[in-house]
Amino acid sequence: LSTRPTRRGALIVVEGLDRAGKSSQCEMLRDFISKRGDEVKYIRFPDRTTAIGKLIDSYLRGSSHQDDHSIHLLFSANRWEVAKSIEEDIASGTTVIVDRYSYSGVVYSAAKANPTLSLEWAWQPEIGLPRPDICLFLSISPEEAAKRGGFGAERYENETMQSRVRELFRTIFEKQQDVSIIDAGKSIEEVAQGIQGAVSDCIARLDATTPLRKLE
Ligand code: NYM
Ligand code: MG
Repeated sequence: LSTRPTRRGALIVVEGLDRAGKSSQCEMLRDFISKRGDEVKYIRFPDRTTAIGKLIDSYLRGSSHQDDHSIHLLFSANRWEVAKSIEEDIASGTTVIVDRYSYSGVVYSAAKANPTLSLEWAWQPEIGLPRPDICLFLSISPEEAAKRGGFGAERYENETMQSRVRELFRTIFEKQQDVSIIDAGKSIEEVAQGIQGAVSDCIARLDATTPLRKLE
């Protein structure tokens, strides 16, 4: 009987370097949104469970080799394969939290300093994907990251790559709208509070008539 449209969900992206605390913060954010009474899903990229995701996983673990451009496009394809389902969830009122997205996609690839793989080149396959309503960048200093223990064994988890990635994140987020930079060097609770404040403001601004946009 009711013709009142369901308020759509929000698309929330959490980005940052390895060891910035993204996964723990995403879990806390999921619980926070759920306690508000909203439907919520938490997904992550790469999604290593799909056929494309398995190729990515084997590359990251160092069990296989891929051309830089080729692996870049696989990471992007791994987002495209769930783009539709993200849009459907959002339309039906579910908020979707995404641990890493196109921003990780472009900075990690461009950090390889391959002469034919620029940030601009890397962004092209992302155009048309659902555009986040807010991107939370968990910013952490190299010193603080070092305190959180050594690097893992995966590809990209070394000092050279991480410092290039840090610079490139800074470059792209200077120009990007709807980015909230969070000091991830603070305590877990303080970081969570900062995230919750930014997300609550973002959700308060959304209404049923604000469509989900696309990356351009
Ligand atoms: N990564 C992640 C990329 O290089 N491109 C992408 O598009 C995405 C989503 O994968 N070091 C890199 C960043 C990480 C690595 O991610 C694995 P995680 O969140 O550590 O599982
Ligand atoms: Mg990692």
